[in-house]
Amino acid sequence: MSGNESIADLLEAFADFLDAKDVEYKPRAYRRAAENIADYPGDIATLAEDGADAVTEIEGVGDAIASKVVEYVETGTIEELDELREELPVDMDALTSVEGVGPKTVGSLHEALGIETLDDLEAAAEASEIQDVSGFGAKTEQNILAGIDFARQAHERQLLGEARPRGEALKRYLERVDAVEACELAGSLRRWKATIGDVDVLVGSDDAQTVVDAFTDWDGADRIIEAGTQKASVRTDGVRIDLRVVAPAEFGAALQYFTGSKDHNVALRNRAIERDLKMNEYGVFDVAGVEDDDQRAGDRIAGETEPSMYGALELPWIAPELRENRGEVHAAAENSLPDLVETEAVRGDLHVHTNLSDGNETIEGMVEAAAERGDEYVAITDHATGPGMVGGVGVEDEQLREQLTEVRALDESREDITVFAGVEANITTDGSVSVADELLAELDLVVASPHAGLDGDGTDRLITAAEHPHVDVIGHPTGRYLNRRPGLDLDVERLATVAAGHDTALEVNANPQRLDLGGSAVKQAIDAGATIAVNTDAHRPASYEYVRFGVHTARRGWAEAADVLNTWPIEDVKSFLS
Ligand code: DGT
Ligand code: CA
Ligand code: CA
Ligand code: ZN
Repeated sequence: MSGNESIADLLEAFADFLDAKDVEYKPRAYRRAAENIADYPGDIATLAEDGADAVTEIEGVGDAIASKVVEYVETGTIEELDELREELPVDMDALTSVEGVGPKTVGSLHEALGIETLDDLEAAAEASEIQDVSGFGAKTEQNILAGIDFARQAHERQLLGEARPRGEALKRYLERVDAVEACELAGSLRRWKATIGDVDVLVGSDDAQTVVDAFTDWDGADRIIEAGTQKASVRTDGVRIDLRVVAPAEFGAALQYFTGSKDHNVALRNRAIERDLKMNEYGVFDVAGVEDDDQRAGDRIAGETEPSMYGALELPWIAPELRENRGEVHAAAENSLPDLVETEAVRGDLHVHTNLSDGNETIEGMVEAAAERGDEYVAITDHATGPGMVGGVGVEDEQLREQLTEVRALDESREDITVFAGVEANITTDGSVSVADELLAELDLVVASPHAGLDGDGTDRLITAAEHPHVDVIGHPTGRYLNRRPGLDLDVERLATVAAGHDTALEVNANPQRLDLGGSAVKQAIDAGATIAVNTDAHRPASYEYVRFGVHTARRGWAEAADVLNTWPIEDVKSFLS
């Protein structure tokens, strides 16, 4: 974790404890400061050496917070936070990992029932004690129980959006070690799965011991779990990282093997057997007439590179995202693998928020940041208020009209990027859309998303929305939050068929907390003829970076550029929208 992120996390924790104590306003200021510190390009610790005044140069950081940052950098703790934690000795992270339980709830439940841990919370819910606390009811109690189950199940897996940057940092570090000849991330991380059990990293080297030593010396490693001569494991921020070092001549074979998935490898191994070949983590071997059952016995016909492994089985190389045994081996054999969409093919984002709703940047700021990325178009889609929205972040129709005028003027003034005026409307439980039709008709683009009532089957509800003449994109269709709530059940094929018929795109929301639709749903949607939109749902400029997580999720669903609306030239996008 970078220094800035540690400080941001600490300020977030501060805000949580203040919220739990029901302090007004202050928590918001701490959260805002935390966000800006996390986004700050320089090193805050260095800045803090010049004193609190220097730190207040960061937007949203006032004197009080700045002096806490300096205190942390100088002493390693913040005394006031320690005191808050002593006053309220709760496992805040574990408790708030339960969907529907925020810091305020933690505060109330601690006061009423003395709940400190997840186990306490579960016991209280099972004993029906929570429903008697003022402000809670039987329904909330049921939700808490369901949320605990889900949080427990999900607990061990880390989000791709957290694991991937860490894996990439490790890869950059290892590539600077002289003894390292080749280095790749493997496992589910290389397949861009939405959640990661552990991080697998593979190195090709003739000097394994040096590589293992460099790995265990890595600054990012919190704790060494084990270290041998060819492999080692460390733990960092709750995730395990497994390193394996192999001889360069076997690097491709090991990479293929440790990328998985297990099911994909089984399918390949069977194909090898059909050809009197043996495939394993050391290579592909011709074993005709070979009795020896040593793993490396026989003539090695492939192993140094990954394409050679597939080539030995008379297959083209298969992209890691496809390796889930969902027909990719068959498609490869038929030479009909998809030509997968690339992140660079995305021309613009069609789902972006500003500070008119819950974003933290102006329209101009979001548009400027999109233009700086080289995007050709961007759609401003702030939350509409009205039925189906949780929390008070939505904008009224009148504000939206004003924004529409503003967006039109901005679009007029910019030569370099086209700005679409849009909205993110809510899909209510009956499938209606929360903004007046006349207003929707004036907008260029309407994203409609489910935000409440996110359990049970959502197919009919989303179909009604997809049929709406003004709806262009169904945003984060299931409403899932990875590790927190599973979201709506969907018959994707049925929804996608209707969506295809009405020129409504289905979103792959690229926010790493969501990745919604997920890979296998994307495949079903594309097979049914639907168009996909890969959007970041950015609430600040830095979040445009999420696009790659969305694109790779779409690739897991076999998406080609032609399947993805926002890779299309602007004229084609306009005709899809109209
Ligand atoms: P994860 O870590 O749960 O997100 O998923 P993976 O796919 O990264 O799984 P992991 O870390 O247990 O193992 C990495 C890869 O190594 C896996 O995708 C395939 C391969 N592998 C591991 N154990 C076995 C095994 O017993 N049989 C086969 N065929 N492959 C294995
Ligand atoms: Ca793994
Ligand atoms: Ca592993
Ligand atoms: Zn949104």
